[in-house]
Amino acid sequence: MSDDLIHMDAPSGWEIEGKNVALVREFVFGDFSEAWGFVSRVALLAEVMNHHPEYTHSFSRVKFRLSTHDAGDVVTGNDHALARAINKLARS
Ligand code: H2B
Repeated sequence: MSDDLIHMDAPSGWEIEGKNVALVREFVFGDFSEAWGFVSRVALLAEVMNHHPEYTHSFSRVKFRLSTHDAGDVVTGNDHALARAINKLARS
């Protein structure tokens, strides 16, 4: 994991907010509990990676926002790594 500021294309499905301030992506699930289950799995992943997403959850929709607070709220390698790991979880 790296908290170096990086300027590279966002992982697939993610968008870059502002000037490299955050990576954002919304996932839509079948219902509330499916969405909640996914958020729980991302939470476990975030603990293992020691990098934690912000998120909003509205019924079947979950929006993640990834930014590195320790680097002054900018996108770093840690955010790209977490975004790719969340994508992998979503495919599994
Ligand atoms: N998550 C995010 N998104 N940004 C951080 O800067 C960060 C984190 N820092 N998780 C980690 C934890 C830091 O607080 C601990 C002490 O390593």
